[in-house]
Amino acid sequence: ANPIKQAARKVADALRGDGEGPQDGIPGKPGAESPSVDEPTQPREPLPSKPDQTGPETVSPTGQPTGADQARMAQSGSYLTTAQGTRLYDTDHSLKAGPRGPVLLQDHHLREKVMHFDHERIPERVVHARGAAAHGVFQSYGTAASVTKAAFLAEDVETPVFVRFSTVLGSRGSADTVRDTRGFATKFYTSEGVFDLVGNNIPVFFIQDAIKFPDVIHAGKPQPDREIPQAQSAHDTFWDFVTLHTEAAHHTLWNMSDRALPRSFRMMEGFGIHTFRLVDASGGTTLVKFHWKPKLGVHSLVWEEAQLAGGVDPDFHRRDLADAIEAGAYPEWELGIQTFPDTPEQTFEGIDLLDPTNIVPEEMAPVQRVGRLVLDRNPYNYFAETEQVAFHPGHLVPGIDITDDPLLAGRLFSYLDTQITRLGGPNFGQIPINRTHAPVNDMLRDSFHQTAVHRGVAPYRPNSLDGGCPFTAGADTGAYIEAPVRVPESKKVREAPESFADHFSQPRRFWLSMSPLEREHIIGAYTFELSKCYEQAIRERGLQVLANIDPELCAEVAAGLGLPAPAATVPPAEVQPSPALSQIGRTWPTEGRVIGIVAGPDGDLEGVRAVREAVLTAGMVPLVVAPTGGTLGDGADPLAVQRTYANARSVEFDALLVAGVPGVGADAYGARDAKSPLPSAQQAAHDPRVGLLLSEAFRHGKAIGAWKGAEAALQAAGVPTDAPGVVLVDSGTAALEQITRLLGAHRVWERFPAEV
Ligand code: HDD
Repeated sequence: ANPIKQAARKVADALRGDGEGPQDGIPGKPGAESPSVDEPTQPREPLPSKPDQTGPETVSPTGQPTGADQARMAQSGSYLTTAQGTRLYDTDHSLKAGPRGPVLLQDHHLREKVMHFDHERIPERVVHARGAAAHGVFQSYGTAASVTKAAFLAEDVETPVFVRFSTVLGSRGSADTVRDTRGFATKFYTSEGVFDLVGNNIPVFFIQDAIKFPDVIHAGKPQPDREIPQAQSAHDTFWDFVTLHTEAAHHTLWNMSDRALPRSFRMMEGFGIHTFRLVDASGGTTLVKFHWKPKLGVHSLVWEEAQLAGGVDPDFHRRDLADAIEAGAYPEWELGIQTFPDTPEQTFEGIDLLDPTNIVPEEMAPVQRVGRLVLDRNPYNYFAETEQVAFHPGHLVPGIDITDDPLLAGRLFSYLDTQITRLGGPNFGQIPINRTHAPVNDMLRDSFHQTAVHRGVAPYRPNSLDGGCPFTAGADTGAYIEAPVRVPESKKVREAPESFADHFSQPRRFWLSMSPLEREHIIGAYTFELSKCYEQAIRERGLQVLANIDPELCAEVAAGLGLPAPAATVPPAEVQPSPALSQIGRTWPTEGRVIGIVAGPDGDLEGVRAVREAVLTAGMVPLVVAPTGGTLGDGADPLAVQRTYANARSVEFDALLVAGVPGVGADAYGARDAKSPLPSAQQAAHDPRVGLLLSEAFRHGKAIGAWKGAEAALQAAGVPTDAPGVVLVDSGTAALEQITRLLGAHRVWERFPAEV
């Protein structure tokens, strides 16, 4: 008898519950709990709606159990079976002619197992391949009800959502913190069908016409010969394109700003970019731009942090999102709309609303809040949900319509098309994460991966065999009816309108709206990126574009590149700055911020315990950093350690608290030398890993609070105790109080050279 098999059998017997076999719990299978649908989906609803999903049992980064419990186990029955449900007695050995003999071709289990494995990967998204997602709820305020009949925007309606954040250029395994635009795609499972708002964290786009999308992406992706650089725009082909194609100047400027380095997905704005058209109950139309406003404010990493995180934690953003949700710090946004009269010109105060390289400053058209989004559940399974979710700007609901933005028109084609390759056929809407919560009664049939078992013989109209069913709906019965807008009379042309020709006044407005420090960052980014280009002509053309945006920006970057600054070829536009575009100068809530508490066995353990509790009470995440893993202190109530000196880097923390003498135990790093005349406490202060943590936090403008005897550690790290944002007080809780106040501004901006 095989002892492993015997043991496995015992476990299987112990696990054996009411149901058996892998079919248990699969929606739609006999015996499974039936998923909830709002209404019965007669007559021929082939698909149950997306089942309710709750997060797996998890432990937060603080070591707190988070309460969720199901779906942790991979198996749903007692016995392992084949894909056909036949029980297996062994899955560890191929079928052979004797233990040392050849493997037999008749081993159908081997064949099935390896065949399935061979096809586990699907093509990654052609753009936005790297992403992370979460489930949540959207609750509408009803404030948009006067301009749209969309049911999910009526007063107090709750709509389940799934949101996927992404970078654009990198492959699925690339780093999170690269300089890039971030995708912000939201699937609303509304009662009237799915509405997808497929936006970005930057409100403008590189191109005005979708026909240029392959060009901009070919230029931005790694160069085709060596496939480098990964996930970066700092290379010749990107800059070649964006300097020749000057309508990209605005988006490129945003990419060189701090917006392209978000601190967290939770701290990004989102934009629908295009102008959409809302339709009210009586057919009246309003043009709108959609905005997501994060509750925690808009915050960024500094460039060095982004670079460091790319190495020390390439999963920085997806970890942050999942951890925050696990810890109960649910990310939140408000959905806002800017509204404009739907005039035949489709312009607002001279700004062409059909040009996706334009914004309308919030000072000219305020963002009106229409609902609140809360992300409160992590996906169960990355592949099934985050990878297989399929967004499409053409997934619209009654009350939301499109405009003639030529970029949007091409997108309406592209997103359906790409799923055919990516998800293997046109039935991707049947994948659980993509299923609508509204009743489905279509006449689409067959094709790859068809999971519905359609009955009847008449999936066509008109028919008499089904009594003429299904019938079409009308405006009063919830039909999607395109707004009957007038199409301009013209001849066919391949041309852009004259109003699309101004490529520099909008970027100039953005530049003028930045604080001095944000301008410094932008100058640094252009200088870095252009310096990575090999072709001199591309650098020079880059400077020419900058000269046309702003002479000072151009001069600074030219100085950094060691090149002469060219003169502008277009006169600088007269534009008013838009203060709403700057990220600096406001105070934000600190919920969900990560506080590192640097401690050691010789430090003030009771103080650490108290401050940890205080951080939790304030809705932030405390991570205790100690010389080794395990616990600090002995006795009945030791303190759990979440990070060690060896694996903690400052980029993970929004602020640091240093608990007196930070720690000992770093022999390998020379911090503790038995022959040293220094007492161990002083040696500990010189642990180079603590020094690195503190000096990086200081350099990146993070608040540092310290108490009782931490001076030596600060001094060793080169952190002046009288510098702005460095707090040295008697107790941890007093230090926390002060750093929380500093955190409201995100960073201690006074520490940076440029005047804020
Ligand atoms: Fe796109 C994916 C956002 C223009 C073609 N796009 C994709 C995603 C986001 C955006 C967030 C990822 C969705 C997800 O998480 O699955 N794209 C935008 C925005 C645009 C834009 C905000 C301009 C305003 N896109 C755009 C154009 C085209 C595409 C002009 C093609 C002509 N986009 C695609 C695509 C993708 C995609 C190839 C790749 C994977 C997918 O669609 O499902 O179809």
